[in-house]
Amino acid sequence: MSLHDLEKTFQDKIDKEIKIEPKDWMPEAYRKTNLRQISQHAHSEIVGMLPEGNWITRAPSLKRKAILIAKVQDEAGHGLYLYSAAETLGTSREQMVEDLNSGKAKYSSIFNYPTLTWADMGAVGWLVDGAAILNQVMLCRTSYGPYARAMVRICKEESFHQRQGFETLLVLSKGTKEQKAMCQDAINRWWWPSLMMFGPKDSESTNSDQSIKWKIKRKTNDELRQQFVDMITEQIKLLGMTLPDESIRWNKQRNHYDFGEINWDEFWSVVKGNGPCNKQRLEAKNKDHQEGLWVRKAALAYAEKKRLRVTVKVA
Ligand code: FAQ
Repeated sequence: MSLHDLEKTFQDKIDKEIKIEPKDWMPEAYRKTNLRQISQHAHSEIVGMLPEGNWITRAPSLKRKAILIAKVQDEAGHGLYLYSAAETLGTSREQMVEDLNSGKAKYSSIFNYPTLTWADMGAVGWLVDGAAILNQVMLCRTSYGPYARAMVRICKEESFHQRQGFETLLVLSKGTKEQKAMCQDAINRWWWPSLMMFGPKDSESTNSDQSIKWKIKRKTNDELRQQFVDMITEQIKLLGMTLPDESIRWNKQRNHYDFGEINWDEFWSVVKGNGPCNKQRLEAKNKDHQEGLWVRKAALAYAEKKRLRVTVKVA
């Protein structure tokens, strides 16, 4: 088949909503875009364990500790499904981990903010998982098969995460004066960084147009961000708290909430490695990687032993 025919067959499949699978022919740029996005997504899940892991030893009760441990373990699982999906595009997990640890690979800006109080566990669950899930529900219909299938499983767990975050804040919002203040303070600090998770505005998004044509993304960054603002502005009423944006108000013409301008200088500064915790996150990842060397060596030695046993039996 000529290149033109291959491209046509590929685009026909996308148009007919047939998933692209690892062994199918695909344009090099489609492969690279998926690899970039899926590996960044995997890194986000893995680095995302750090700010929450910070509170496991200080959770206020055994029940809260068990829930938090389960949630952090879920994030690890999400990272692993996603690394496996990315590997189908012709890279190795080792290479992706090396790119993360060297600072070459990106991960979500949100995980470069510190978790200062217990209320942050609620705010991360409600706002960060809430933002993540809106994006990920869309990705359940993404055109690359392994990514879409990983997302279906991940979304089931994320919706539980969001509800547990909201419930954590609900308890604080009905508590003492100090607990209420802690709840409001966490919402104030996590609101704007959560809006940044959706990426630059559409006019600045370098990848969106092509990704939408290929149905990798089904909605633009601004569409998803608006959906998030509309959802949270309603949910926060149940908490009796406020969002740190005085310009939020219902717009009858648009049928959406208007909201204020994001600090894009702050967003790009965090993406470029200069956020409050970028350095700390990379140091933690590198330390864990070194300390886990013996585990990787032991697993490889065990796999080799098993392989030799099978070879001897076959002989
Ligand atoms: N942070 O052209 P676009 C979670 C980069 S998972 C850092 O619009 P695209 C679960 C972007 O990579 C959260 N960089 O890019 C959890 C690109 O740079 P490049 C992660 C960002 O890909 C919860 C450049 O800016 N979710 O939270 C960010 O079309 C709690 C231009 O941007 C995903 O990864 C950012 N926020 O759209 C875990 C979902 N935004 O690569 C633990 C999958 C943009 O060209 C605890 N990803 N950039 O050098 C996506 O849907 C997309 O990649 C977007 C960005 C929407 C994030």
